[in-house]
This record gives sequence, structure tokens and C-alpha cells, in this order.
Amino acid sequence: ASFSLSHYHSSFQISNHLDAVALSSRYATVHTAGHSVQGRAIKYLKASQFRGSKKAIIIDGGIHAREWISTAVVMYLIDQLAMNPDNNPEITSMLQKFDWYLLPVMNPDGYEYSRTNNRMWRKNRATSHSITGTCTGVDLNRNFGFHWNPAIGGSRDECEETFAGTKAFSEPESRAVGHLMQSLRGQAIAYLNLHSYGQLWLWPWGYTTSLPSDLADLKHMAGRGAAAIYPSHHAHYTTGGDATDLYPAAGGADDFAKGGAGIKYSYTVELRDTGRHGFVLPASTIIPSGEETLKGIIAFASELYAYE
Ligand code: 0X9
Ligand code: ZN
Repeated sequence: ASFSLSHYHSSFQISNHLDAVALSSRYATVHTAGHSVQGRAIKYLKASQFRGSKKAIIIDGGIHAREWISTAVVMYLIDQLAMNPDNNPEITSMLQKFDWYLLPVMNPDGYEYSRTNNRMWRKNRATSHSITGTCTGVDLNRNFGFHWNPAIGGSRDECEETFAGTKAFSEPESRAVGHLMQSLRGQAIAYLNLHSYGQLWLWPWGYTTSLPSDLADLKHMAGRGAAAIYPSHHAHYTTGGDATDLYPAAGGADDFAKGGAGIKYSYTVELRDTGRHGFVLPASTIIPSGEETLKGIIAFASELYAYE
């Protein structure tokens, strides 16, 4: 009850709120995918209308500590999908068509560190990577195990912002989410890895500038999603490829979802803004960001349902 969608919250408050939502919602259950380096639970909510075999859509936020809007937007999506507070028929239809897996904080330790110590922190808070132990943190979006390669957009130096870890899935946070994806193999049809900022809807691959053989399908659905974000508040989203339109970077969650877990429609979505506030997006933009992202996701999922 004390949880306000228009503010940024601690990982503790978020965790408690997920439990509360699961208790009061008829559609939602709360689960733990794993635990962070410092022992925080990495929780997700499953929202689903009936029983039976439905395709699943996985959406996560907070892989990068400072990208708070990604976590806040997943909390907005949870409120809408698990509670349907406005009795929106579009939401009811979404719950009938898909099982929704919503994970707001993939990197709870980094998120807390960004709240209390260093607003611009990006990585997790792992410390055990060298004998000298001078630097902290692995970039979780360089640590997933599909064509893992620190030389492509990452680093072997633990002091760098894009340290890829000592090996693929060396980190418990990426491992937890990787396991969740694999546990839904054959069932999950889409994966959205939310980040900020840039207003981009990106398809794989990150590890190579080669493009997937089903590029036309990926482009089609990305176009539907991005276009549907615009009308709410006139935020313009561009579509493109990870490596071809942003930069090559291996070990991303999106690459693993598609290449490692067989989730066909896998994307990175870079939320608001385009640089004015950057990572330090005012809390006043949470609700508008949530509204427009929900519209984009509903259009994306509707098209997916019609097409697949
Ligand atoms: O570099 C990243 O991890 C993402 N951008 S961010 O500014 N939020 O850090 C983009 C990741 C795109 N996906 C892959 N390269 N696989
Ligand atoms: Zn990011």
C-alpha cells in the first residue's frame, strides 16, 4: 500500500511489494530466480489468466545498476498486468494470450549501491576476481554464455566498466536469469531486456555484425512495438541491430535468450531519454515511460499472437 509507482524504490521495498502483489492478485505468483553475490533474492512475478499451455513473454529490468527507469517501468508493468487496476480489456486479453514473467531487478546489489554510494554504478558487486582485489563488479550484460567474448565490446580487466567476468556465467545474477530462460525453453517466445537510455528497440546479435536468419520477423515485431510507443507522449523510438546500429558487445542477455535458450523474439530495449537527463531520469517521467512502454509491449504482443 505504501508503494508509489511514481517514485524510485529500494530493492527491499520492491521485493516486499512483489510479495504483496502476489498475495492480492488473482493472476500473479512470486518466485525467486536465484540470489545476488550479496545474497539478495532475484524475484520475479508470473502473471497469467488461465491454466494450460500458453506462450510466455519474459521482461526484465535493472541489469545495469544505474538504469533505474528500467526497474521502475517493470514495476509499472507489474501493476498493470497483475492487478489490471483500470479493468482494461487490452490487459485482460494479454493475460489470456500469454504467460508474463516480469523481473524488475536483475542486479539488486548494484542497484542498492547506485542508490546509496555511487549513482553512476553499472556492474554487480562481485569482489573475488583477483588476488589483489582492487576493483569491484562484473558487467552482467557481458557475462551471459552465448559466444561469450571479453574482446568484443567487453573487457578482461576487472577495473573496467565492461568487465565480462572470468568466464561465461561466472556471476550468480546472470546465471539465475539464464536458468529462468532455459527453464522456459519451448514456451518462451519473447524476451525484452530493458535498459536506458537512448529510445531504441534492438534485435540480436550483439556478438557479431552478422544478422539472424529470421531478421525479417524480428524487424517486423520491433517496428510494431516501437511505433506503438510514440502516440502516448511522443517519445520517438528507433529500431535497429545491437552490433550493426549500436555497437558490437558479446555476452548480452538478449543474445543468450535467442541463441542459448531458443527464444525467437529477443530484444534489448533502451528506454528514455535521448540524453538530456541520461541515466538520471527524474521520477516524474516514470508514469509516462510506463504508459508508453506498456502500449508498445501490448502492440508487440498482439502482433506476435496474430503472426505466430
Ligand atoms: O552495452 C550494453 O550492455 C547496452 N547498452 S547500455 O548503454 N544500457 O549499457 C546494449 C546491449 C545490446 N545488446 C548486446 N550487445 N547484446
Ligand atoms: Zn544498460
